[in-house]
Amino acid sequence: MNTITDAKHLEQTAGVDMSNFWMPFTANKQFKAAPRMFKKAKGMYYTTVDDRQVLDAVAGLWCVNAGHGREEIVKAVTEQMSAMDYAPTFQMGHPIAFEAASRIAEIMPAMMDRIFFVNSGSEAVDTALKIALAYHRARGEGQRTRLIGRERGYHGVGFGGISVGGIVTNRKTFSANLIPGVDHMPATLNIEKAAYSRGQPAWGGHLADELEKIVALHDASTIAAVIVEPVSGSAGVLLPPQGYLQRLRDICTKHGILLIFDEVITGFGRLGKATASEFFGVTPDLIAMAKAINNAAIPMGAVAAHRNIHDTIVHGGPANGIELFHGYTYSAHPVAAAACIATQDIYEREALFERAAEMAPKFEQAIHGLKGEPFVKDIRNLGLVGGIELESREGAPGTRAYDAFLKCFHNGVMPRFTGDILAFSPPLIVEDSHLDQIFETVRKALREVA
Ligand code: PXG
Ligand code: PLP
Repeated sequence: MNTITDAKHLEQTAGVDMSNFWMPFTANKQFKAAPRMFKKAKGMYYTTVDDRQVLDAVAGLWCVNAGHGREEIVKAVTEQMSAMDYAPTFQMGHPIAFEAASRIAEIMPAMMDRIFFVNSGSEAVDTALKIALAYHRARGEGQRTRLIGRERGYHGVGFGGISVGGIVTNRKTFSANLIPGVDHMPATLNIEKAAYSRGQPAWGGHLADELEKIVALHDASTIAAVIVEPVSGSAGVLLPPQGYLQRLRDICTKHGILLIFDEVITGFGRLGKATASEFFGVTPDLIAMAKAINNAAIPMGAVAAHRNIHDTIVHGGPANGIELFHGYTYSAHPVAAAACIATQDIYEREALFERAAEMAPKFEQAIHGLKGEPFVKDIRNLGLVGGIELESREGAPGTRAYDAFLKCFHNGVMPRFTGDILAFSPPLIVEDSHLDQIFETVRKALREVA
């Protein structure tokens, strides 16, 4: 039982016992002593259990791109749940799974139209890595097993994802058990050289050449794939310098290495196009996605594979045997698939990706308006993603952004914070007035934090 029982706390907890739910990626003790609880969500706003409106400046967790409480999704999910709650996709099928795959395929880069469904970004990453290994094996190059990630990369929490990822706290507890044969490129952020860049920094394209050095060290014949987030979100909005992604593509192509884009955050309009691949004009071999695939209504993710990869594995496999020994109980869950189709309908009908592109310059203007506020040391943005990096307190990194986050939350705006970086990725339905509310609330918070 929770020992804190004063009236304010009971109000914040809505009277529930908080001891059983071990919360993910949360400071459990701190949170449970002073909880922040939502009970409803509509459009751009959450409602807290004590009936305050909180503007969602981060689309839930970078995932509710069409805004909250979309009736079309509710209807699709409800109807599907009544018609058929669940059906396996192992050696069985249901039409809605194929339809969802076709809808995703339609908006992927050309030829990247073979879709493998999963239930989260972490699963999408592990699936993409496994497809890369299976592809090389099917081609008779099974010795290509090495995977290359990047420092500060976030690829979810599976053993594959934390191994190729470069988030130290994600890795240190599990260090001895990370998958072997992984190397990392350097991160692309350099505040000294590129502070307050608007959009892609001009400095840093040459960092892609670090991949050549890694290839030279290990020999291309041992390397299966390179995985990067085209724009990294959760590590604090790190942008690809101009030319960087194309150089990675060229180096991978030259050496027969697969390039995986982890688009779990950048997918579905975040940058103003369906994918970051389309936005940057750089086509990888595999794309991992999740989150906004169905507006986060029901857990779902996917991997889009280039047709050549699919065909190599599937057509190269046994005549009547399973070609890829992989899948999840809930792959293409009918209810998640229904939510996916309804979500794609909304994106299309409301032209939300184009809307994100239209709002991006205003977002850029608004976020860069905070330059010069207390403790701000960098501001970064692209599409509808932005980060404000703060000077850390001596000996207490992360606490200043946490305090700023709390002030924002109590003043009716929810950003995300990671280390001393405040991150923003509003639903794509965001209006000018929301941008004003978000960044004026942040301004006030920064003036109040010490
Ligand atoms: N890849 C990327 C690029 C992500 O951003 C994942 C994989 C994992 O997805 P799942 O669905 O397994 O969580 C993510 C998830 C944050 C935050 O702190 C970011 C994510 C998840 C939770 C918190 O901003 N991104
Ligand atoms: N563990 C056990 C004992 C299982 O039987 C299964 C699936 O059948 C799993 C784990 C994997 O679960 P999922 O397919 O939901 O990822």
